[in-house]
Amino acid sequence: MVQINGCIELSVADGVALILADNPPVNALGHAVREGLVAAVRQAVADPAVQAIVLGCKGRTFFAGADITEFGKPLKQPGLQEVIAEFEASPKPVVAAIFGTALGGGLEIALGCHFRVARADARMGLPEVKLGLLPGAGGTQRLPRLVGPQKAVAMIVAGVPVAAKVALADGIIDEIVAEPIAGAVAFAKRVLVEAVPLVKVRDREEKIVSARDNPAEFEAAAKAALKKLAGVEAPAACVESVRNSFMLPFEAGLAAERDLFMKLVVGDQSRAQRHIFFSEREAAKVPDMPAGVKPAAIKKAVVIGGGTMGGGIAMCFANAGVPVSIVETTEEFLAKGLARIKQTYAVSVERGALKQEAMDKRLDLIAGTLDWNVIADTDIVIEAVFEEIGLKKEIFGKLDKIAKPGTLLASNTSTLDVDAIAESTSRPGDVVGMHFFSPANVMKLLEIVRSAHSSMEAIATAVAAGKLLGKIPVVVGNCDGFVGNRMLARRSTECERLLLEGAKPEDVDAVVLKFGFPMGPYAMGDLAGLDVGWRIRKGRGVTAPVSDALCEAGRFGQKTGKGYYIYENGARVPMPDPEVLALATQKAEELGIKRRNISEQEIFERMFYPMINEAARILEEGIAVRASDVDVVWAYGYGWPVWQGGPCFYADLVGAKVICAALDHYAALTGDAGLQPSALLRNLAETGGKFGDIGVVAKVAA
Ligand code: T1G
Ligand code: NAD
Repeated sequence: MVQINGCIELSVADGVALILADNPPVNALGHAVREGLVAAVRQAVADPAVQAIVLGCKGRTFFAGADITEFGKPLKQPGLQEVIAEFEASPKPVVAAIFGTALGGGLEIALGCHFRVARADARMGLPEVKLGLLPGAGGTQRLPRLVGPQKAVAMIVAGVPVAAKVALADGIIDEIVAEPIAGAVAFAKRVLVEAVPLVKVRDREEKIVSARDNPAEFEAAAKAALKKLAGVEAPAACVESVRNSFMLPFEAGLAAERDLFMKLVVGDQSRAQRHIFFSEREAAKVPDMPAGVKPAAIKKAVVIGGGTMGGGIAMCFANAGVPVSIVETTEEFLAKGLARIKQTYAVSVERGALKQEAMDKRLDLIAGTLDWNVIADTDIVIEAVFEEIGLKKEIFGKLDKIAKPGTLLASNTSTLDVDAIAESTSRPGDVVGMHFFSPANVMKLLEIVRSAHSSMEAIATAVAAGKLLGKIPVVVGNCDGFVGNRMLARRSTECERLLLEGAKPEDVDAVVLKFGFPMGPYAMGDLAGLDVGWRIRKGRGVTAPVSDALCEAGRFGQKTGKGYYIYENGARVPMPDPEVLALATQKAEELGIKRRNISEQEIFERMFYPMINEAARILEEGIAVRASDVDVVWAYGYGWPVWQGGPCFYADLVGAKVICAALDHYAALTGDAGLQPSALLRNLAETGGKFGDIGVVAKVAA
């Protein structure tokens, strides 16, 4: 065995050269790996003792792509295209030995090999679009030659990896093997013995000829793939490049792909998506967590309350293979909650997103009961009852008496004081907030609220539980509305004001949709139910004249067919309602507010800048320890478009100076001191600083 460099080794046995990469944690194709691979393949090709070559990796996965940390920096040669060209040009058969996740450049280098074998549990794909990029090392030219342009464009624009079984059926791989390296060596030897001709993927034309003659099918597939992605650069570039795979000769297609890649990689959208990629991984790290703190194991769970959230949370546990019991007050509520869960799974089966046997298996893991003794031996309890502090304290008092020592006690409260809830027990250190987002079985975000008492073990267990449930955990401090809802409250205040001052719900929603949100604030309010906010406002003694009047008229949104919009015949399409305008006009008159035409720019600034300002306050108070945590909360909990990077990332693009000037203007206009720039934002404006440079502000405030 020859150690080519720090991460590449070459060994030859029985005529087969084995090139092995070892670059933990995911064998990213960084510069040293690329350099080592070129040296190794050249050596193997030149070695007369070598008749075939196997390309493989050590560790937990085959190459998981280019090294994302290198993007935006000057490219060090050899580039990945050059590395792949070396393997592809080999006169000796090269077999890629795939396992784990062969993603991006990892699959591209495998497509540069003559043959590919994979372990049955391997997954492979080109997810570059999720980083605001397109495959930049030949993926958009070689994959269409294997699976056809239609399938390739769908796969590349979706960016979702496929399982080995599908890859075999699609012709991406040649064989599924039990053990990647041994399987690849055996495959290579068979190629030699059977003198299988070496066909480079780049030379395979059969799958692209028909698209060249009749591009209609491709164009239809491209159109379907780009649905709902207007304004997003990377998906459109992916389509253009795959189209080139059958419109241009291979080398020209490759060059065009490179140009598209170089344009995207320096653009704001890709920088934003790469920011979110690393930020979501950073968010789970608690800066002051002592080394060695171990999370407790979660083998059994209980959810108190089987309503909208409780049902979704129970599904998360079942989806992760953890037995879970739902505790309700009456058989009727229990039956309703379990029926809703069953219905939700049935819809997924109908859509083909879930197999019937998987549904049955998950339902078998979910039990319902009125008996609180089920709590006695559970590892975690998540409370999801009505948003009333008295009721929550009563519940935690009961949990305290039943649960075994060390059970994690969590509340799904969306706004209430987690310290107060914790203090209703004799073990406040075991209490945290675990704030899921609706629908809980779908939304990825999990705000883990650390109270003044939460122990490091409790926080570590909550983070681990979040990952177990496939969520993106973000640890935040305890305050009114935590990070997400606290910022959202600023937007809701402006929404109410804009209605009074003359804006229409559909105008405001259009501005937010144009920015890239899947839904505008008024349509979102109608979906969540206007009565939720109304109950919270009444509980606090605050008013929202137009929204309160809508609720008093029973207009709770989609669930009552009317809210800020009308929903005819149970449809989910929001229709403007002149009655809302009339009501807003009447309320404005009563309050002496002069109505005016409000520009798109003003609507935009009032929808976004007050939230950014609140994010600055949240960082000042240490409720969030990183600006990037705020971005992750909004990207995964509130639909902030990932290609816009999140509130703090976006604020850095706009500039704190611009935002402060606008906020000063609106604070004067509305008389709301809460709109005046926070000290941190003012400081960034004066110093030319950026949220992105703040780093970890402090330990999470308790
Ligand atoms: N480059 C650099 N670092 C990476 C990385 C990458 N490609 N992938 C993961 N990491 C780091 C990650 O930040 C984390 O670091 C650690 O590895 C473990 O990751 C030319 C342009 C492979 C499925 O998009 O999807 O190829 O936080 O926590 O949950 O066309 O990582 O520990 O310090 O996510 O087991 C295309 C990205 C690149 C795949 C493993 N490839 N990675 O998930 O672990 S673009 C991707 C993932 C490209 C070419 C183009 C996942 C994973 P830290 P992790 P995991
Ligand atoms: P919901 O009204 O749909 O469900 C609450 C359930 O709790 C009901 O089924 C009720 O019967 C049950 N319940 C009440 N008292 C109980 C008791 N003593 N023992 C057992 N069960 C009891 O409410 P929801 O929307 O699911 O909200 C639940 C919690 O989650 C609230 O704290 C809410 O603020 C929070 N939350 C809601 C959302 C959302 O979008 N709905 C999002 C995040 C967090």
